[in-house]
Amino acid sequence: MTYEQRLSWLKSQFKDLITRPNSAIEGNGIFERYTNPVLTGAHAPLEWRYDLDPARNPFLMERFGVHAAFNSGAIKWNGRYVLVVRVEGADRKSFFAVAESPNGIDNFRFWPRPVTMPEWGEPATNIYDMRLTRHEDGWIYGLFCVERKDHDNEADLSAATAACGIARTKDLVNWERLPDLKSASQQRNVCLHPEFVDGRYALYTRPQDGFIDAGSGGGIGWALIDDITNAEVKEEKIINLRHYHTIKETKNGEGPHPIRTPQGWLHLAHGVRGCASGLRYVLYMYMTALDDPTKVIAEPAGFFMAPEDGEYIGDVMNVLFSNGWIADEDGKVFIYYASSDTRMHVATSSVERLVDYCLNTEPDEMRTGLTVERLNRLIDRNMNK
Ligand code: BGC
Ligand code: BMA
Repeated sequence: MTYEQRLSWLKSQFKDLITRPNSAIEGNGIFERYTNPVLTGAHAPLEWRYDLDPARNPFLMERFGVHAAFNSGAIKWNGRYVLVVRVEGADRKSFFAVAESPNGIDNFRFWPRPVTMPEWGEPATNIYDMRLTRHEDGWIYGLFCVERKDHDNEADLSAATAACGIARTKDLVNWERLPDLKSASQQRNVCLHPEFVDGRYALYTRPQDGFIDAGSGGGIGWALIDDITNAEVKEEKIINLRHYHTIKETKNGEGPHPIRTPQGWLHLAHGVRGCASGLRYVLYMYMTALDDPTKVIAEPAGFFMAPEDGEYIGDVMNVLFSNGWIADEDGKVFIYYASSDTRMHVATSSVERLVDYCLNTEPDEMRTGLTVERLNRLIDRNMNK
């Protein structure tokens, strides 16, 4: 192909991809999946990937590989469905970029430039997995993982540290970087609660022993913060525990901030277990009390969503991860989840359905005999139908 032929081929492929309509697939009644992912590396604008000057790039070859678009924060913004996406280059560095859609299910487009996140402290090697919170203080906060080389362990090239980066914005373009969260342990998966609690900021945390190992960390924590511009975890209480032989035996972490409902706070989280093929990441839900967000009032047994079909395949296999959802005023919920650290998908449900799922799906009673009893109770009720 000539340069001109390649350019028009690239443009038409790109247009087909970003305007591709999506449709819901009927499923288990709790949520609907969709036929296509909403974002992939190939959704990155051509201007990001190619040098479009025929003199400098006569073969019109890619000059900047965009490998993946995943683990996105989400927010309704000026009537549009907006994601702050973890975009990963071929160089394994991830950065944030904003993409928006008019309807939340297709036609997602990236804004012209990625986010330039100001540095704080030692410049990060990598940043990822932003949780967005429109806080009642008037700011939009983005909390994300900041990864740096572990200098106490220089010889081990994979030794790293994870801390929670904090930034805030009014327009999703200009970000004010605040000091990283001070915490006795490493932190990934920290998320800001949208309301003040006793006049203080509240964080969902995930204390961990090392970079990968949640170890004795126990589970999802809760910490009250006096000053968000100098945030420090002084006391941390574990509110959602891990358990032996469950979907969250190895690790768990809060997803996006919970949704306020009349029946309680609705939470979406991820759970991890180890198996012969590595770590398996699934999504699960739980609810906490409105008058005490540290008190779990419901937690359905097992996973809410696990990888299916093509979702298993990708850079890090067997992973579903979510750090973004949007609840519309009419109660419709758009759950943005990534598969296998590669691409973004949407699933839709409603606040009413998700609350029903949480309150009326029985909990895990931690052993097989009780699972069979639970199944028999359901079969008994269906016998006379
Ligand atoms: C990766 C993350 C991953 C973490 C722990 C990081 O280097 O970028 O995606 O969650 O390691 O495995
Ligand atoms: C984690 C997360 C995600 C990622 C997952 C699987 O620890 O923080 O960034 O999706 O690992 O690689």
